[in-house]
Amino acid sequence: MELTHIEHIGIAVKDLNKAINYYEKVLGVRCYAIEDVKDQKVKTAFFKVGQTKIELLESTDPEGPVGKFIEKKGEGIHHMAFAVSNIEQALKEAEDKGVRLVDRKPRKGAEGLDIAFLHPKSTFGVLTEFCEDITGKEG
Ligand code: CMX
Repeated sequence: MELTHIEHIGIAVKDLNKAINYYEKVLGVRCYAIEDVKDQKVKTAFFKVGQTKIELLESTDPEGPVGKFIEKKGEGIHHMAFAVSNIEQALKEAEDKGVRLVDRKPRKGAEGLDIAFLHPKSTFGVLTEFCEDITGKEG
């Protein structure tokens, strides 16, 4: 597989507005998008730091993945996302090498990217996401 860069780091927060305020007022980065990802039961806010994004995640449902994470571990780094050049191939390769997949097939994530997760129990405790920007590749 080919990892091209760290696409984003996902950070679980209890209060999106308070966290946005910290990133903007203290770290001086601008929130350029807020998106409800209903499927994942989260509201997200995005910032860019160079080529890498920070994705803040506020849960919209205590039973959703971020709701459960905050309940167990509190606020903090929730996942790391790598941009890959071919997500289907990256998933197959990871599975062939014994990694437990959360998603066997890519699905649509925030910002229209194709995404898929690897299980943190197989990846040394870090929930890992693959992302592929298929804009311009379809058809
Ligand atoms: N990082 C590290 N460990 C995690 C974790 C995370 N983000 N989320 C769960 N775990 C651990 C738990 O601590 C728990 O470990 P122990 O058994 O040692 O206590 C174990 O994994 C199982 O956790 P759980 O609370 O029972 O949760 P589930 O098994 O129901 O779900 C997971 C875990 C990873 C499969 C689920 O969170 C998932 O499908 N995640 C992918 C989707 C997602 O996270 N979406 C939100 C972001 C969406 C976006 O970026 O747009």
